[in-house]
Formats: sequence, structure tokens, C-alpha cells
Amino acid sequence: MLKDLTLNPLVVSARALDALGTIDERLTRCGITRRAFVQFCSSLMIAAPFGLAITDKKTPEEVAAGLGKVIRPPVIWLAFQDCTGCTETLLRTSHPDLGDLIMNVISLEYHETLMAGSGLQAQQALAEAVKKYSGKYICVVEGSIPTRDKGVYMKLAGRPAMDVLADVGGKAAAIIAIGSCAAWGGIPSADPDPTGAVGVVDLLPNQTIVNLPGCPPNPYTLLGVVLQFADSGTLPEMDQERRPKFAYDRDIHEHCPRRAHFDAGNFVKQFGDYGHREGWCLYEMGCKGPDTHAGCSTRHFNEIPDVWPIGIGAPCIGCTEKSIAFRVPMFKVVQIHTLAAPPTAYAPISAPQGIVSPLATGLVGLAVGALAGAGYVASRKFSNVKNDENVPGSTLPGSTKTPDRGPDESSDENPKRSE
Ligand code: FSX
Ligand code: SF4
Ligand code: F3S
Repeated sequence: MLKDLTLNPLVVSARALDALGTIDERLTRCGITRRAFVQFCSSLMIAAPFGLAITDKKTPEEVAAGLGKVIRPPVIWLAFQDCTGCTETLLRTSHPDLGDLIMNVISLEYHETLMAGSGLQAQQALAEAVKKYSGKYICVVEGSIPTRDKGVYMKLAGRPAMDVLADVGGKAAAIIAIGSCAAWGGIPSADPDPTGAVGVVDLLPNQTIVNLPGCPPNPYTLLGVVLQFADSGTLPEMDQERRPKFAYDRDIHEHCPRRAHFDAGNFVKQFGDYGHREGWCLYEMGCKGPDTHAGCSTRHFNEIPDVWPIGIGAPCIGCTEKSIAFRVPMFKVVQIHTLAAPPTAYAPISAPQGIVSPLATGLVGLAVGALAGAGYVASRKFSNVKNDENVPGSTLPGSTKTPDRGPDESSDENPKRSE
């Protein structure tokens, strides 16, 4: 059907002007300051400190100078079975200008949710963009694709979503599957998976595809991949799940701000208990951080510190991992595979028999003292509650309440935990 639509030459020429311009030209035309662009580039560098050619070993000014010369990449954005959270994460930045800036850095040719046109007009825009930039555009796919019953559960202009994907995705230079839904099915594929939801790679296994799972993923990851591709025609190094290593190379647990509590055996037992209020580790509440590869623990959302699941007191659900999110119960505790188990699970230490030299005893005493001090400092550091002597259960001076540490470790009282 797309082939049959009549092209509007006026729309085509206007788009051609836009798309042929460099990022610098566009920003100047739109009155976006250099300062804002350099700030954007420094955010990109923070999101991708290594592994991305455009930000590698450069200053924000150098990144801005290099990116400014890049022709704005044409992007066609398809939305299938999704919640639009991936689009929202791109636009709902805490600085209103940033949403505008992003839309000027890329040339967004088609995006059903954001474009003013609808119906035939929107279909024309899609057909024009596919024809004009055939083999050169980046196709971003948001949402999973229903395959059951010949894809009848989602149609666009009368065509099953999987046909639209084959057509538009098949002519793209590269496809970016944004979000867990587009990467591997995500929420729509959760049991009982009524629509037979799959990710892009299941339908177009031979295309150049980058997966950016996350529900939603960090927007700078998308921008980093798009801009590197526009700059050099290359993609960043990827892992076996086709995720760019610069954003998915480490697990949440490695750099989690609550890690000191994990190591010290301080676990939240119940939402709202003393440990939860004090920012203790969420492992026993089902946190999947030890098995989840993503950058959230160091690259927070909306440019606001602590805006990420664990930062606001919720366990990580493993949204970037296709074998975890929407597969493993949210509060089920994961096994620790690569690291030492938390101290509460250690076998009890039995004191060795024999004579210990006074020198050794002194050294051990010093070490234990230092560790206790460090543990205390760490636990205070992670408390974000000001004047928390007034918080019920606080043990700080001035508190009149006894600590509420939740159910004891052997108790089953935690109603949220499912094994
Ligand atoms: Fe899926 Fe994107 Fe989760 Fe939502 O649209 S990855 S449901 S946050 O946003 O597709
Ligand atoms: Fe952070 Fe979760 Fe690891 Fe605890 S288990 S340190 S909350 S990632
Ligand atoms: Fe997802 Fe876990 Fe990050 S739930 S957003 S990977 S903290």
C-alpha cells in the first residue's frame, strides 16, 4: 500500500533541505546556543565515557565541533506494541530545551505519536521518507511485534505490523530496537503472551540491528548510537545480545550506591522498614541488580541524581535482560553467581584453636576497627534523609523510638517476597 501513495513534492523538498543540513546549521537556524549544545555533548560523554567513537578521549567542545559537521541523520520511528515510554524518556528531560535540541540533532521524518499529521497524510510522510532516504535512514523501532494469527492483533493502515516492519526496516541502513519490547518482546510477551509478541531481531535476523533494551532505556544510549552511525557509518562494539557495550558492559550491582550495604549484610526486609528508609540494599526484596547489565546505577534518568529504580527505593526488575524481566517474579531473590554471597549467607566462622601472637592480634584489631568505621561512614553516606533523628525508628541522637528493623532474618513475615 505504501508504494501506491502519491508523493507531495512540496513536503519532499522541505524535508530535503532539512536533512541535507549539518547539525551546526540547524542549531544556528533554530537559535539554539552553542552552550546548550556543548552541555548536551558533555551529557553524551558522561553516558558513554568509552566505547563510543564520537566521545572517545575528547573534551565536550571537541565533541561538539565534530558533531556539528555531521549531516543530521534521517530517522524513521515505528511504534508497535508499546507504552510509548521509550519516546517519553527521550522527550521528558528535566531541561525543556533538551527535548528540542534532540529533535534538531536528528531529522525525525516519521513518528506517529509526535507528528501532527494522521491517517493518509501520515502514511504519505512515511512512504516519502522511505523512498527518499532508502538505504540511508535509521529505523528506530519501539514496541514488540505481534506474530500470532498472521499478525492480526496490530495493523497500521490495514497492514499487519510485521509487514510494515519488513518493508520499512528492510530498507533501512540500520535498525535500532529501542526498549525491551522491541529488543525481545518485553511486557507484551509476558506469559500468556496473547499476541505472540517478538522483538525485531526475531523477524529480521539478517538486518543490521542494535538492541537497546530497558523499560525504558537511557535516551543518551540511543543518541550515542545514532550520532556515531551518522558520523562514521559505524556502530559501537556490541555484546552477544547486540547491545552496545558502552552502555551494557557492567551489571547494576557492580556500581550500585547501595553496594556497601550488600557487602555489610544490611538488607531491606520490607518496604518502609528501617533499612528501607535508610537506603539499605534491596537484594532480599528481589533486586535483580546482580544479574542485570545496564548503566542505570551510574547514569541516572532525566539528568536528576537518584532518578532510577534503586535510587527511589524500588528493586531493579532486570528490565534489560530478556531472561529476567517479565519472566522471573518481581520479588524473587536471584542467585549470586559471580560474586561472594552476602554475609548473612556465609557459613559461621569458627575460631581457630592455638596461640595467636600479640602482634597479629594488634593488626587484626586495627583492621577490624577501620572496617567498622568505614561501614558506619558508608551507611550514613547513603542516608539521604535530612534531620532523620525525627524519622520513626531512627537511632540517631534525639530519637525516642526504638529501631524497627523489620522481621528478623529467619522470619517469613515479609509478605512481598515470593520464592
Ligand atoms: Fe516497552 Fe517502550 Fe517498556 Fe514502555 O515504548 S520497553 S513497555 S517502557 O516504552 O516499549
Ligand atoms: Fe544494589 Fe540491588 Fe546489588 Fe543491593 S542487590 S547492591 S540494591 S544492585
Ligand atoms: Fe531497568 Fe534495573 Fe535499570 S529495572 S531501569 S535495569 S535499575
